[in-house]
Amino acid sequence: MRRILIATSNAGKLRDFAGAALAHGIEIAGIPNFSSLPTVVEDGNTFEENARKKAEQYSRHVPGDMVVADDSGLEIDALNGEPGVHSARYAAPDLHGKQPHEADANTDDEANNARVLRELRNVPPEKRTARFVCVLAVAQDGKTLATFRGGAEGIILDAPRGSDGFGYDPLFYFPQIRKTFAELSAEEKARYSHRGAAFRKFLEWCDRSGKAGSSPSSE
Ligand code: ITT
Repeated sequence: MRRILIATSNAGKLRDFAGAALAHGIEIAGIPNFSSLPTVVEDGNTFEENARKKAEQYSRHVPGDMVVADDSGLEIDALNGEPGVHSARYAAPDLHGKQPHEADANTDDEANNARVLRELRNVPPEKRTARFVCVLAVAQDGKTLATFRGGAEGIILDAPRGSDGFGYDPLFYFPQIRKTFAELSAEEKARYSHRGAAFRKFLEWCDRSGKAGSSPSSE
């Protein structure tokens, strides 16, 4: 079975990748000792910049292996695309008195969601359009080999709904199947989400380019 190494500190992302990989008979693994590696400073202005940075830096710790990392977030039209690349730290002004781009740690999902609801409190339903974006980068020995973008269009509710998922999932209503992303099974999230879409493009690239990920027996 093919195995893909994923570089992320986010357990929700790892679950999403595992769900997306399952349908393709692929095994997802974290980088060994990931939590003890120096964290990558995510100071890029775009999802792509940050995704490349993470994949490149973490791939140096596993010479010869392909490493996948993603940078992702929620773009809300009524907030001019915010929180965008700052999605993981959106509540920093509330919790630490710092702007998201100055914060040195992620803020928790509940606080991030609370800020989104506050910023949108006077915005009517038809203007609450948003999209999740995921840019996935694959790197080997410190060099990016390719990047892939996936998106999912939805609407921000005025209260959370559903108990699965992570991050902004409970606020993100996906009209196509009339559920929030926190009401999706793992299989549905893989099928409809930004991360699932980017991951499928990555797999097509693997097949086209003959890249197969690492084999578990090579350890
Ligand atoms: P890594 O960098 O270690 O992968 P992170 O959580 O810091 O983990 P990002 O910098 O890419 O990752 O931030 C992405 C944030 O965007 C994430 O923390 C969520 O708040 C939000 N997000 C991304 N994808 C999401 C999804 O599928 N569902 C809900 N929220 C999502």
